[in-house]
Amino acid sequence: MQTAIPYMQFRGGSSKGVYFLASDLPEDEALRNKVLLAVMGGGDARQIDGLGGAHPLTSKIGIICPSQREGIDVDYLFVQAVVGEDRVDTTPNCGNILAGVGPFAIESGLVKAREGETRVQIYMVNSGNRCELQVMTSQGEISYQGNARIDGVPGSASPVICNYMNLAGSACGALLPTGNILDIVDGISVTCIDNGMPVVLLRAEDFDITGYESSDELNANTVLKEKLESIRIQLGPMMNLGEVTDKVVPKMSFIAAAKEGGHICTRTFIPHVCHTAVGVLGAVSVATACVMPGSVAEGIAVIPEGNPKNISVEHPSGEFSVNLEIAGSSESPEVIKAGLLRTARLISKGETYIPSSIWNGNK
Ligand code: NQM
Repeated sequence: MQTAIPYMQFRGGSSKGVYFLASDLPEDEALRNKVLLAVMGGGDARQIDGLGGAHPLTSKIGIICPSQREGIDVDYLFVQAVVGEDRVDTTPNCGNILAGVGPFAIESGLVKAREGETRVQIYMVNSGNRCELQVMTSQGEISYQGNARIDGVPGSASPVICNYMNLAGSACGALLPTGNILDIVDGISVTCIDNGMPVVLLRAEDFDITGYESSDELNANTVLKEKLESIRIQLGPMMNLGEVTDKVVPKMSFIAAAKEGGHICTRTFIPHVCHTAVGVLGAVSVATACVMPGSVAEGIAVIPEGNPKNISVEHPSGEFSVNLEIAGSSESPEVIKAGLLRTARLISKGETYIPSSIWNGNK
């Protein structure tokens, strides 16, 4: 009466997801999405009947297959199961879930572990971008334990080093999708940018908030959320994302001056709930806006000298450092590589079950 599907569950960075081999899921996309929703717990906001964690950061899925592309080991499709709604969104990437893709590829035998460190080349199907992961391995196995710490995750673990190449225009087709470094919507100046993730930067002071509030406090501010959603809906088509009412992009990132020794401080709505930290590619897009002359971050962000630039993005539970390698001039910078640190851990593996009335297992 139930269909068993092989899966693994990883914490990837500061998110948690369910990972599948593409060959274990239906080929038909509509059926695949129904199956994924059933795995996570359907449209129920508590996801009580599935593996989802009832929060956008724990309602994530990675689908992986061996790659046919030159120099690439695996293709990775990210799927966001929208909490409380019967739908998924595959528009954006997720850099946190990506940190678990290397370990998943090694655990599933798609990539052979080397002595010391294994490099996994990943093609991001959502956007057509590339990322190289360095995963610590020893005696044919992944070394999950280690001393690397990332904010938003308790304890320490072995590092997963992520190097993203040429992310500009990942979902919107251009780094500055509206064609402008500044736009004005509802009387508010914003910078729309896509360097791996479509993000709208807004100055916290323009909304009568400090930008240092807790995510719980911002989540309780319904007036603020309404203003934000009005701006987001108007910007969707301007950012080449079309109608975004049902999409999880663009993310909306309030910025304020850093106050813990970093370079910029953020509070990011993803897009209806305030992130307890910040998304990986969300942070890359914010950091990129900081180095672009004329953005809303000018005068707020402190930009370190030199190249690459290590930009520390403060967030509600600490900070996220993004190492940007920049080409071009300071008037017209081009970020060609973004390096960052994550950790990941295998939490469970086995079979997850869904009612066979949804899928009987035939591909
Ligand atoms: O921006 C949350 C997360 C993310 C996405 C979100 C992410 C990224 O923290 O690459 O990692 O913005 O929905 O996992």
